[in-house]
Amino acid sequence: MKTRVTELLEIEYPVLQGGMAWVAEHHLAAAVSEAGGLGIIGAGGAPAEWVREQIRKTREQTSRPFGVNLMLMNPEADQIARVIAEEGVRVVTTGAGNPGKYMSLWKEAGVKVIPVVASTAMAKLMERGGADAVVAEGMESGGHIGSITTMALVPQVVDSVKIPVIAAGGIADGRGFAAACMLGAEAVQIGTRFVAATESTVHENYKAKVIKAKDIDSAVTGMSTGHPVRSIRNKMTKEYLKLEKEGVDFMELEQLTLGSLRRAVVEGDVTNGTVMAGQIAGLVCREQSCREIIAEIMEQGTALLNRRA
Ligand code: TUI
Repeated sequence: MKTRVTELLEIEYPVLQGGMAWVAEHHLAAAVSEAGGLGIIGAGGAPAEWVREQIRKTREQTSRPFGVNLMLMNPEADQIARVIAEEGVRVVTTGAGNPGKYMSLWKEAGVKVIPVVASTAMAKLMERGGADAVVAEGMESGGHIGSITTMALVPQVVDSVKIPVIAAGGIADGRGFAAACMLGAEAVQIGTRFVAATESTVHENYKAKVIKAKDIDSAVTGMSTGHPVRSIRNKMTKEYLKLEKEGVDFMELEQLTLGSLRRAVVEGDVTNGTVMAGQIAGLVCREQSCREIIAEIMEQGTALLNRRA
């Protein structure tokens, strides 16, 4: 299936893997790229030299294109932006902010720039700044989220820019893929389903938590601090939401979440850690290879689209 996104990124299938902090390291990114999608290394809150090492390791495992996600709240964002340019990474996606100040650095290095946006205003701003495409990410997504659903956000972003739009948030199978195409998207970005992939190196407890999750097991913390984060309901989210309701101060809430994603992903503490995942976790019910996941999505998705054509 050809779209402007497959052409732009020189990939076989219009499927990008979300650049998930702590989760999306070289094993997962290389596996997704090898399967014909776009694997993405998630820089999250990591140091710049860790990102450089991940880029080099990914390159050892695949000769296909892959990307890096720069989480703009990372204290080393400036250094990581330079590493991306220096290492000749083909594609960068950004999250949780405005990447405007890095745009010329990346464009000069020939890096394709795809900011993640949660509004039409941000999408237009990014287009004016020279972005090659945008990811329109709805609030069904896991992790740091905006306030609009994918169903409402994607067609509005599609109408507000000329560059290609990639839909994200709440998509995990061929039905979601086909629906996103119907809304005008030219590719999808998938996170949660890849968390449970065979090649994903998250702790087995984290995978089990995603696989066991049901539709209503999702919670959003941090709404009051201006940094809403979606994860799977557990002791941590219950305590956080209770404190938030009581109006405890920002610093105390920050203390509670400090390092909590690492605790869940690396240590497997899915009770006191943050198990970031999207609302679609209920649909993810088994571990499969990245190749199987992409093949299944494309087969089901294209069958649905052809039926309606
Ligand atoms: O970035 C994400 N998702 C993330 S980042 C992350 S790491 C983290 N860990 C703990 C607490 C907070 C973050 C986990 N998940 N998605 C992309 C995304 N970007 N969603 C929404 C946005 C966004 C929001 C506001 C993009 C731009 C924006 O603009 C605001 C501005 O600066 O004008």
